[in-house]
Amino acid sequence: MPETQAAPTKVIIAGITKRQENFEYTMTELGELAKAANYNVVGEVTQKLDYPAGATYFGSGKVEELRMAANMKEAAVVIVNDELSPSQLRNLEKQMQLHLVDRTQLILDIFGSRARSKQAKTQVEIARLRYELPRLRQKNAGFDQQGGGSTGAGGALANRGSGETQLEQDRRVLNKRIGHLKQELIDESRDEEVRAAQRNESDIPTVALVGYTNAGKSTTMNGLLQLFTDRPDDKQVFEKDMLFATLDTSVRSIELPGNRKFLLSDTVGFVGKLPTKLVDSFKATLAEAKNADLLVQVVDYSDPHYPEMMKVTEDTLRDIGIEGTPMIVGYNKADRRDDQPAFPDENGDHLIYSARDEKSLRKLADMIEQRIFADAVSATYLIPFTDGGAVNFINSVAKVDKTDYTADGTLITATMSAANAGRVAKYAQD
Ligand SMILES: Nc1nc2c(ncn2[C@@H]2O[C@H](COP(=O)(O)OP(=O)(O)OP(=O)(O)O)[C@@H](O)[C@H]2O)c(=O)[nH]1
Ligand SMILES: [Mg+2]
Repeated sequence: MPETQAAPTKVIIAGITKRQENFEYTMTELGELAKAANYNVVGEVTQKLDYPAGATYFGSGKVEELRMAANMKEAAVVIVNDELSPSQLRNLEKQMQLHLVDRTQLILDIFGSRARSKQAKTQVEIARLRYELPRLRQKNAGFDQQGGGSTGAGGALANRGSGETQLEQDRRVLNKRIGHLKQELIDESRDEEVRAAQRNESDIPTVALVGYTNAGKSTTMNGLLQLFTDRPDDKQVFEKDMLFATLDTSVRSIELPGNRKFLLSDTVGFVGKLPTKLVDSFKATLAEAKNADLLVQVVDYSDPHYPEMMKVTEDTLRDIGIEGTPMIVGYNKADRRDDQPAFPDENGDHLIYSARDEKSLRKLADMIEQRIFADAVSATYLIPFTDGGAVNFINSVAKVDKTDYTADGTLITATMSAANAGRVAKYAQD
């Protein structure tokens, strides 16, 4: 979506409910998503139905009501709160003489407009093509152009008279393109995996920020960078009050006092009814979260719907196959809550905080430190003067509490990861 545009297209948002509790919220969110795709929401139509009507999704009376509402409000597009089947989409468009966009398409559009890196673009395109594949019909004009009009037609004619229809041909082209993009992604993600593995080998613990879109993950990352790195301004990630500001994973190194280094990654946010095809193709981006030693779930505590958002986050994590990773739950934006809770406020694995508050960020860093360095070993080492390398090693990886120079060598009391402690274990004093 271009930032500046003529008047945004007017749309009606529509949905059906089986009386589920969070229906109203999913409709509000649909409106937000529509705004994020630069639509102007001018009306809302809902229907209570136990099951969507097979052919038209809405009941027939509703379809007419929708058509009239759209006419009256001069809306050219109807956005539906679910993914529609190809035939529902077609039937509805025909009956209403309006353009229809379902929730999946809407989210794909937003992702498409936000994707910057090659990887993100490829991932969105795969998801989009997979969405379009079963919906291919008369929409094949685009493929003729892509395949280069005349050659495409020639190809069809030369098709051994097998009687392959234009539609079959289009599907084949699309499938081929999907296969090609997937291979591209695999090649890239292999590099990504190698990099992630290298990071793990260097024995630096990894922490991933996860959570609903717009919860404040990137702001939390930037806040920690500001406090715990050199030249933090060069390392800032993009944060903004909009849905899906982040589509690429960024990994940064955070250095807590005492050589306590860890890698922090900022990832794509989640949303309700995130299309499975999209989740599927974003697996590479989410690899960082999957490999993390610790997750920090960032929650927008100022949003009354935060419990639903947490549920969506947890469901999505499970979908990606992330289960059992230790987690800190950070209830962010406490500064924006009407009941003005005290913060930072730590309670077990929970922290009420604000990403804009230094004390909060220090508290969060403390909590992270306690968890990822839980296996740290404290000991005193006597290192002979002949092994200066060991002294340097300890100084570079450990939190050094005390150093004394004795006649027998350097006496150092230090805390470091069990793995690092193992390397200098021969000098440990009992
Ligand atoms: N008042 C207040 N605003 C915050 C706080 N944390 C984040 N924000 C604002 O919330 C908005 C979203 O923040 P981001 O950090 O971009 O959110 P995100 O979780 O990275 O979102 P996506 O990348 O879209 O998934 C921005 O406008 C931030 O300035 C906070 O503690 N207090
Ligand atoms: Mg972000």
